[in-house]
Formats: sequence, C-alpha cells, structure tokens
Amino acid sequence: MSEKNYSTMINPDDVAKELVKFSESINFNEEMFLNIIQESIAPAEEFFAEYACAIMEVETKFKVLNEMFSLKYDGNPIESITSRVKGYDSIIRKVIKKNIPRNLASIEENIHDIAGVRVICSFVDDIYRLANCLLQQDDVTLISQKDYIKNPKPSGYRSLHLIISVPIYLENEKKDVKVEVQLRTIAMDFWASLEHKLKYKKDLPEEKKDMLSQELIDCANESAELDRRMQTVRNIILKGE
Ligand code: 0O2
Repeated sequence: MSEKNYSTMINPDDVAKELVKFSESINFNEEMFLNIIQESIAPAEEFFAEYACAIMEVETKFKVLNEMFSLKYDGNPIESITSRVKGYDSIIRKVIKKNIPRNLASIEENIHDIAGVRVICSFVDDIYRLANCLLQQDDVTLISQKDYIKNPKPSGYRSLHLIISVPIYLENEKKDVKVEVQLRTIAMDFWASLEHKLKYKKDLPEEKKDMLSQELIDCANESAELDRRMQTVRNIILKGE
C-alpha cells in the first residue's frame, strides 16, 4: 500500500481527537500527564547526575596530581583530560549485550563505564605513576584493572583501564560511584581514535576492512616502539640534569 493511500485512511487530526476523547474519558488531565513524566524522568536524572559528580571528583584528583607532579618532575605529566557520561543509547546496547535486568539498580551494578574519564599523557611512565598515586588515595577503591599496555588487545589497542569507585557527597548521604579511567599516551590515543573510526565504518568491503585492521596492528606496534624510544630519551635527559 502506498503512503498516499495510508494517509488518506488515517487522518492525524482524527487520531488526535480520539486521544483527547480517550484521556477525557479516563479523567486524565494535563497535570496528571506531567506528573507521570516527572516521576519517570526524575530518578533517571538523579542517576546521571551522580555519575557527572563522580567524574568531577576524579578529574579534580588528576588535576591536583598534575599540578603536584609538575613541581617535582620536569613539566606536567598530563596532556589532556576528557570525560563523558555514557549516553542512553550505548547504555541500552550494553544492557541488551550483557542480558541484564532492565532497571537502574541493575545497570548501576553491572555496567561499570557509565562515567568515563580519559587521561592522556606524553610518556608511559607517567601513566603508571599517576595510576599508583590515584589508587593510593584512601577514598579511591580499585574494583578492577586491565593493563592493555603490558598486554595489548589483538587489535593493537593499548591503554591502562581502571574501574574505581569514589565517594560523592549528596544532600543527606555519601554514595560510592563507579568510574572507568582510561590512561594512555598521545600516540595510543591517536591510534585508538583512528581504529574506532574503522570499527564503526559500515560501508567498507570486508577484505578492505581486514587489510586496514592489519595495517593498524602494524601502526600500533610502531607507535608503541616510538613511545618506548621517547621514554628512553626522556629518562636520559632527566638523569643528565
Ligand atoms: P565507548 O564509546 O568508548 O565507551 P565492558 O564491555 O566495558 O563491560 P570490556 O569490553 O572488557 O567490558 O571493556 P574493555 O576491554 O575494558 O574496553 C572498554 C572500552 O575501552 C571501550 O568502550 C573503548 O573505549 C575502549 N576499547 C577497548 N578495546 C578497544 C579497541 O580495540 N579499540 C578502541 N578504539 N577502543 C577500545 P566501549 O564501551 O566500546 O565504547
């Protein structure tokens, strides 16, 4: 059936009139409608706000470490910090992938990267130094750690991942909130953003994708070698001072 025929069969104005009639028949007024929306949205808003607060806490911790390190060592160890609260769509995709119950408590329990902080450093040594200092802080709890620098993924992906929890102080309570921290060098970050583009490129033929994946594995190895050489140069410079 063509669109034209369909639209002549169902008139949107008639549908709207029927909906108004229906809401009147069940005594459902505008205020009730707004209340229902408010009641369903408020817990979700609170949920996301808590993660945004936890991000602020973790970012501040790294900014303080950056400042302190710059006094002790040569320059600032952190090049940049970016962060994000995961969007609804990727949370829903993960809920489906992990097959977990579809409610906020279960999402909070099972999805660990709703709050994400990415810390970019110039040198690999700074990554470990920053991670150690963060984990020594008595309000930071390490939940899990994946070292994709020492054990890169088959794709060539390198980064140090920490899942931590930090307390946030709400009006009347303290709450521990999980944050995923990804620490990587500039070179690792450059590589990951290019590889991410390939991962989400849908319209490339499979054989071209395979060829580019192999090329990216080579690039990852070369850029890891560059990170190692730059680290060696820096160590020699520091020792010579
Ligand atoms: P986004 O949009 O970056 O948030 P999980 O699914 O998180 O429970 P998993 O898969 O073991 O468990 O997590 P892992 O390996 O610690 O990786 C999670 C995140 O690391 C990913 O988040 C990416 O940000 C990054 N990552 C991991 N592997 C790769 C990779 O091969 N290439 C690139 N470019 N990034 C990678 P999300 O959830 O995929 O997406």
